Amino acid sequence: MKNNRQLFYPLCLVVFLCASVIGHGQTVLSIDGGYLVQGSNTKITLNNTQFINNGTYQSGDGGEVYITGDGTDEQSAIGGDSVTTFYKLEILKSNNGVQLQQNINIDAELVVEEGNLDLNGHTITLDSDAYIENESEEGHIVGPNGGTVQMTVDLNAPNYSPGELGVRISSSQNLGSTLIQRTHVPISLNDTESIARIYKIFPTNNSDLDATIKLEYFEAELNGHNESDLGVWREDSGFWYNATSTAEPNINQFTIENVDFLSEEWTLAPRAPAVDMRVLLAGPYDDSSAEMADDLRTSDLVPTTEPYTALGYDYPASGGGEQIDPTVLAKTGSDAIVDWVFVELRDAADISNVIAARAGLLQKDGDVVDLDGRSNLSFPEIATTATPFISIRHRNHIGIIAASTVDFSSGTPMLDFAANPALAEGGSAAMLDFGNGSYGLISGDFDGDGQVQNTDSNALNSNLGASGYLPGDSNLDGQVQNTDLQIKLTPNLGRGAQFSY
Ligand SMILES: [Ca+2]
Ligand SMILES: [Ca+2]
Ligand SMILES: [Ca+2]
Repeated sequence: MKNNRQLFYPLCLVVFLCASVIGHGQTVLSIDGGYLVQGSNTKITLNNTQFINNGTYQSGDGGEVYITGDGTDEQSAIGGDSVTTFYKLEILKSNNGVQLQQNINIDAELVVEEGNLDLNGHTITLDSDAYIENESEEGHIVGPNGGTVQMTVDLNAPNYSPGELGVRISSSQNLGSTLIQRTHVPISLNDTESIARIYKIFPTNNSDLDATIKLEYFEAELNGHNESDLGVWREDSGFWYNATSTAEPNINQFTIENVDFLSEEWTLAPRAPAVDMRVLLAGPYDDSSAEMADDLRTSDLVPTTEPYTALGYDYPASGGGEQIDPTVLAKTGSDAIVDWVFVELRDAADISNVIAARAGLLQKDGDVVDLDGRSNLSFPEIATTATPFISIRHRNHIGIIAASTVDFSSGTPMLDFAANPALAEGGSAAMLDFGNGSYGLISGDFDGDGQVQNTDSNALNSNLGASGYLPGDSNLDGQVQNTDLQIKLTPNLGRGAQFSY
């Protein structure tokens, strides 16, 4: 308190010169072209008062601006021509809140005790060691008209919520300088909208993170959604999909584990239908490991954009053009990526009617995953009330279709075609029996028309010896060779799919 006297003179001067009462009971503290210098560890209390900085405000360490009051007519405000840097800003408004009319910076603490702080299209920038305190349902940062709260922070083996922004990042890796931004305007996701909280995260190092991400939210941000319907949505290359997550509605938090890299955007919204599916391809299947070979990946031949559009596959609705971050292809082991697959939802009443299609990724162990290389494949454009058939196809194998429709309404259906051929229409006749309890898609359909026929072998022969990401490369080793023909195609001549493409 010894600094109070130091503060008294300059502060009084400014207030006497510039304070005025405006229409609805709000006073204005206005710095007009001059200086307001606040001493260390002092407190300026603004009771139903606007803080307008058209000059220079400087705070010593510990200097606090405390905005309080019960004004029922309008919000307090922080504005003026100058961007104000507060050491500590505390808000306790029992009526209305505080509206930003200019960007602000926070050196140390932003305490939101009661009453909302409305970004109103402006930006709050937290210093790298600053943080938000006491955000709650009673008082938190909002931004229905836009605006961002952000910070840039070095994250080396983090295990905390930077700035208490509500996204907890745990990783043993060094992410380097990382920009984190939080916004509050719900975004449109096909037929639905997100909650009123969206994160953007930009680490310098963004691969092999094996991170755990926890996303927090307030009930007031639910945007009319039922919490039990929510799931985590992430966006890569403009494509939104669901990340497999665990919900803890009692503490308003979602957890996403095994995050290899951080998407640009994250939010919560009603879950899209997703399927937990496993399928093996006979071509690259290796008996000794009981997994598929990932030679295309190790030879850098797996494209980062799905190949099916270029091959003429038909995407109804909004699928197609899916892209992956190259770091997805860095993953090794049983979850390494083998190739892209093409998954369709087909109308229960008419299976020739494809209602949605997605390109997904296939792991060595057969899991079909989304663009993060981890999560169950989701169909963002389809309602969870849909009960379609699911078919899975690969560019040079024969596709299968599930024998029964799936029900997304009670969670994520599981379809392990590799272990249970009865799940597929036609049963084991629709697949190859590896003789060890596993089954796979039939190889050799070079032209992807659903039949292994002489035209496939002719076309393959004309490509013999070529290297690359090629249709005739049945065993997916990056070359078209005799093995592809004699072992992976010829024995399957005459076999065909149990449904028409
Ligand atoms: Ca797996
Ligand atoms: Ca064919
Ligand atoms: Ca080959």
